[in-house]
Amino acid sequence: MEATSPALSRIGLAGLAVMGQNLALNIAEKGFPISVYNRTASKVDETLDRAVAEGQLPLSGHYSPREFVLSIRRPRSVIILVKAGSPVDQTIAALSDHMEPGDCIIDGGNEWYENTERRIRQVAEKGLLYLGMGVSGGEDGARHGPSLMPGGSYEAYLNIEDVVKKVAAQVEDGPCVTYIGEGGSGNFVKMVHNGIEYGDMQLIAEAYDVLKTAGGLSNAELADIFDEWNRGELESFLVEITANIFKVKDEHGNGDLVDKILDKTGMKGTGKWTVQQAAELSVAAPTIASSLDCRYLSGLKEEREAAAEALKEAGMREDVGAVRSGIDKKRLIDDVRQALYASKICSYAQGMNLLRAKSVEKEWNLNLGELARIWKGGCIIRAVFLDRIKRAYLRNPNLASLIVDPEFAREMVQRQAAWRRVVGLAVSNGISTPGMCASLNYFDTYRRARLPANLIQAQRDLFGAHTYERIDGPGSFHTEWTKLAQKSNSGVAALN
Ligand code: NBP
Repeated sequence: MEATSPALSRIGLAGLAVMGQNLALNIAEKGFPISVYNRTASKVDETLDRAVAEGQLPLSGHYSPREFVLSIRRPRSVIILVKAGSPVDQTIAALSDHMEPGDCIIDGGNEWYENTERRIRQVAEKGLLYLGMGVSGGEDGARHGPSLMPGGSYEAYLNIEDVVKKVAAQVEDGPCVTYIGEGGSGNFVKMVHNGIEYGDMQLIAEAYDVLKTAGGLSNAELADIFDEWNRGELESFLVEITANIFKVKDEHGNGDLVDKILDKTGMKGTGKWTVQQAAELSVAAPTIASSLDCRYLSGLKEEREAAAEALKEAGMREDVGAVRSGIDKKRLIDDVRQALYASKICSYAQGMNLLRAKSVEKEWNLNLGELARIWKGGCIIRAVFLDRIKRAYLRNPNLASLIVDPEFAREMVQRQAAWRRVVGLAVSNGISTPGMCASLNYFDTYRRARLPANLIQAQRDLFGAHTYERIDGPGSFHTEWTKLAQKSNSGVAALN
């Protein structure tokens, strides 16, 4: 049952669902003989058939963990691509019995980073090395060049460096892979990548909503606009695929497919983890959080329909027609493009600051510019814009926020009038734009030298004696606010 000669393979891969099958074929196509294994045998046969059909690729199929492990050259590197959680533990248990000290397990799934850290310790007892490697790019990326985020044992990374550098997507400044750092850093970086992806998708959906609802644009017009945007500063995979989505007709009826899709967003958990981690680390990530909230609200389809009805009965009117009649479409399109770009900068600033906070906590020494570079190709958030992020961190590795990088700062200032017009139009017409609003509020909160937090401190001190600091000198102060206020009240009363 082998597609090519049975000499020992350079690497192994266990778990042949969508991602595993495609990554295995990619590795084989780059000239690295690979052994594959899957719990259910039929997927091994499927992969072997594809290896033959896709060019007699050097891939050998195995039906038992032992036979699989022994078919790999030492020190063995075995990639696992099974469902995250206990399937990974079960696969490790099945394989590690046959592995020897110095061999390495590489989990390529969307795993919670602490599970990776636990497994690093667990397999170390047998002398095995471990990597948690984020893989992004979906099916197509896995087959033709993903973005890879390996973290864990550096020695293990060196064992597979030649393979991953060839298998990853290639951009002008190198392959989209780098050693991320120790422990579960590879999984953590992939998790934040997914959180940023949530934000990007939400912001694009809001741009669509404003253009469609307030601007009255048709799907054909939207396709043209997204195509045009994809030739400028917004050039990215998500903008490109969005243009294509607007072009697809419904095969089962009249009209466009996008209009027939139920407005309920699914999710698998990495966005939630990102928001939880942001809260744990006291990092504000409102754009990413609002995109998660929107997914939750989208799930309440029946409740939303009932709410629409209840509020209509209570007198709610939607005057979208009136908005449209007074709108300058050309200007709206240009404003939305600028609002989308500026909102995106804020969202990435949040994701990058979350990564930095975790890096400090865990001493991972993450290189934020290098992370932006390996996201330039292969992955779902790939975009021309990431090169600018890379350069911002090259200019200043200790940049407090992307917002204060001189180039991004200038761009945001240039775009803020359009950004405010779009958010203002949406708010006044009841078109929800939680991502754009969150980004704009993040920007306005971060850039203001003085916030109303003084009042909150006073309230906290009044009801809880939490003390406060003063702007005109050091120290910690407490005031008897109620007593003083009463005194001043009686003073006022006496004056009257
Ligand atoms: P799935 O997440 O759908 O997992 C299916 C695979 O897990 C099959 O090979 C299945 O074997 C195996 N498996 C299960 Br389920 N339970 C098992 C167990 N107890 N022991 C051994 N094997 C078990 O596959 P996927 O969509 O290819 O994703 C793989 C990983 O990559 C996941 O962590 C996913 O989150 C991540 N990821 C996916 C994408 C994507 O676009 N799909 C993108 C990026 C990352 P069986 O055939 O015997 O049932």
